[in-house]
Amino acid sequence: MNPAELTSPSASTLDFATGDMVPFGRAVTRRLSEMGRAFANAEAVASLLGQGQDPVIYRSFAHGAPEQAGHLAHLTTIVLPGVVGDEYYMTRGHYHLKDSAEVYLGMAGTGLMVMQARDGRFQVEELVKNKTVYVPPGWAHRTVNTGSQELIFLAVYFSDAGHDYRSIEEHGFAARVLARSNGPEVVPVPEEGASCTAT
Ligand code: M6P
Ligand code: ZN
Repeated sequence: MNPAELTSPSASTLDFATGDMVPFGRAVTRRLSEMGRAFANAEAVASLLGQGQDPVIYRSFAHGAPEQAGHLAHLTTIVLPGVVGDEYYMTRGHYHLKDSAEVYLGMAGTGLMVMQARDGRFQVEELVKNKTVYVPPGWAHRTVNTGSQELIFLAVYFSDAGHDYRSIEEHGFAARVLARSNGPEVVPVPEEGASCTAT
């Protein structure tokens, strides 16, 4: 039986100002200690954790569609404002295990999406309220909050896409977004993303 045929339609209400989804199927709170090696400044990470600080980096509310072919996962994500060292709070970033696209809709706040292909090419797009960003199949994606308010967005992707965090842990991203006194600066890191391969 095709599970898509068995699931009843459903609806949720989104609060664009808070990112709340009502009802939601699954809520996640991602703290600094769960971010792997996402932040480049390991000393800053260790220092914060060593002081007993484990700040929330982002939260999300997922609709909870089955993780099966044919379904569309969709969730709101709220990236808090802040920095670790000179790097803005952001998502871990991932490729999809099964190459497939994703669509983002900015709901509130100011941010950048860093996207990269496995050959090291990267592209950065602004993510703000009412703006959509299309992530084509094969492109890793990370969302960075460059503002002083929460960055809130909706993401829609194939439920069976899967998250490949390992490639990012091993090779990093080809660009980082750093907080400078005059605003965000996108800094290419050629030696990181350039040699990424599929896992
Ligand atoms: C978006 C989607 C999710 C992802 C979340 C946080 O909402 O892309 O699939 O889990 O951002 O990103 P990450 O898991 O890379 O930290
Ligand atoms: Zn994704």
